[in-house]
Formats: sequence, C-alpha cells, structure tokens
Amino acid sequence: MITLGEYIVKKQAEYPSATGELSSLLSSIRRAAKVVNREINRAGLAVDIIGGSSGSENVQGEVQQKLDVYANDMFKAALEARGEVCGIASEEEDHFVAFDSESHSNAKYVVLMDPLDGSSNIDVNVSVGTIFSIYRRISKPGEPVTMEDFLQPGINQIAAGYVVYGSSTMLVYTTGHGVHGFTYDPTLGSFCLSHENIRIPEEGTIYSINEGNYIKFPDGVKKYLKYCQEKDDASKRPYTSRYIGSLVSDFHRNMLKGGIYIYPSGTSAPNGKLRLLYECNPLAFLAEQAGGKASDGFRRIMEIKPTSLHQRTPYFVGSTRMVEKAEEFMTQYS
Ligand code: AHM
Ligand code: MG
Repeated sequence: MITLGEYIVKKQAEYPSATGELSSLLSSIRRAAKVVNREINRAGLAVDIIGGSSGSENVQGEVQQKLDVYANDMFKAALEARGEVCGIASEEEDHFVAFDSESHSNAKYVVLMDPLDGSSNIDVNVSVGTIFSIYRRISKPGEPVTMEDFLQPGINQIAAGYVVYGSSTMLVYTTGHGVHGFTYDPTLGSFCLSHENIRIPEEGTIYSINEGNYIKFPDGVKKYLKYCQEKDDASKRPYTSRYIGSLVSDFHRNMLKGGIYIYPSGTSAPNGKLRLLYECNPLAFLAEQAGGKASDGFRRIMEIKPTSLHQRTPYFVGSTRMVEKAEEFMTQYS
C-alpha cells in the first residue's frame, strides 16, 4: 500500500531537477482536504454550526453555504502556511488573494480553486468536491502577484486535481504524467493509492446534463441528446442518463466508466454556468491526461485565453469520441 505522501515523494525522485516545491504544495492540499472531509462527514450532525446557508452571497450572486466559506478558509490557510504559493483565486473570493509576506517572496505558484463544488447538495447528503488548478506565476518572484498570473490558458497548468467527498473520499490529481487516484482510509488518516494511471474509455454510454433546461439549449445540444436517446445496437444506444448535479462526482463517474458531461449555454446563460478557470480547466487537464477530451462545443477548453477570474464557458467533457460527436452536432446545428 502506498500513501499519497509516499507517492508524491517517489514521483519527485523520478525528476532529478524537481525542487520539491510542487510536492510540498500538493501536501498542503492533501492536509486541507482531510480537514474539510472531517467537517463534511459531520455536517448532518452539526447543522446549526456548519450546515446550511451562511447568509451571504459570493461575487456571482450565489448563496454561500457555511461549508463553502469553511472549505475556502481551510484551503487558503493551508496554502498560505507554506512558502510555495504567492496567491490564490477562488469561487468564493471576489478578487484574487495575494500572499505577500516575506515567507512568500520566492513563491513560484498560483492556485485557483473551487473549494466546495456542488455545495447545495450537502444538506441532502449527496457527494460534493474540491477542484484545484496550479500554475507557475508569470510575474517575477519577489514582485507583487498580478491578475496576469491567474488569467493563463489551461495549457499552462502545472498540476490539477479534485477531491470527491463521496461514499469514499478520493483525491485525484495530475502533474502532466497521467492521472492518479487515492482513496482516503479514515482509520489510517491517509489517502492510499487505489487508481493508478486512470484512463477514460474512448467511447462511453453515459450522458450527464441537466435536461430540465432542455428548452433553453442550443439546437446542436438538442439534436445530440436525441442522438443519445435513439436506438442503435452497434453504438450501444440509447445511452444511459446520469446526472448527480455535483460536477466532480459526475466527472469522476464518467472518467471511470466512460461518458460525457455537458453544461451548455442556455438562453438565459449565454456561457453556461461553469467557470473556466477553477472548474473547467482543471477537469479538462485531468480528462486529457486520462485520454479524454474537453471542449466548449467548438474549441479546446485549455486553449481559451481567459479574460476574467470568474468567466463562464459552455462545457463538454469526457470520453473522446462522445465529445467529438457532440462537437459535430454543435458545428452542424448551432
Ligand atoms: P457551484 O460551484 O455553485 O456548486 O455550482 C456548480 C455546480 C456543479 O457542481 C454542477 O454540475 C452544477 O452546478 C449543477 O447545476 P444545475 O443545478 O444548474 O444543473
Ligand atoms: Mg463550483
């Protein structure tokens, strides 16, 4: 049995030029994930203290749950506690946060995160997740971190991953050398390697989309959904519909089993709901590293040049052939 800590050290040893800073950063994320996991597990018992709404809204006008705020604080504190990160951006913060004390003057990295994705599901005991994305800063160490450091295209990511707080808690990450998954053993207090080198099946039979919004979808998506529902034995259609409404969980299932997750544009949300920088790009990096694909319907997600921190984008991610098929429908009908 190999723990996440041991695995990170082993991988670092394979790259003699590695300084250990990224390993240390990943350890900070691992530590915060354990703390957040503990609080999520007791959320049902401590509703007054950690459950329900915090009474505030984030910059995007969404109601913040107490656990959104808690998870944000935990990950921010864990990343600030060591000297590798010079700033973070988060779904729960209006602006990026600079870590500008003396101990961060040589920090190379910025982290973008959604500390608790799908948090509206907590009250009904459905899985939620944390998503993170790591870039090397563009500005020089020692200088103040700038917006440019955060507005980098996804292809510049150094590492990305997620934690899914599900029936088991798992941490899945990539540093650009495959995708590896670790399952949390609460009796040991360790994430243990359970899924080395995950590969997304090229073709799948699951489609995940909030079909309640059907009437608002672009024609390409409507026609693709029809295609998913038609009978064709050779391609194992009709496909199965699965939608948890928790992006990390829907993505995780489709990555292991083969499938496509779609959050398209809608008439009232021209760019969909999901955020490019801390939801779509990190999962796109994982998808590609596992042999899958991520698109906005027309172009590769990771090549989009971001213009703002909380920018949204339509999103199609999962098994390569399914994403390509959806893109064909988008090109033809939307
Ligand atoms: P959140 O970051 O505010 O939790 O919103 C993102 C979540 C995703 O986890 C999920 O896939 C999606 O919103 C569900 O949205 P909808 O309820 O519109 O289907
Ligand atoms: Mg989110």
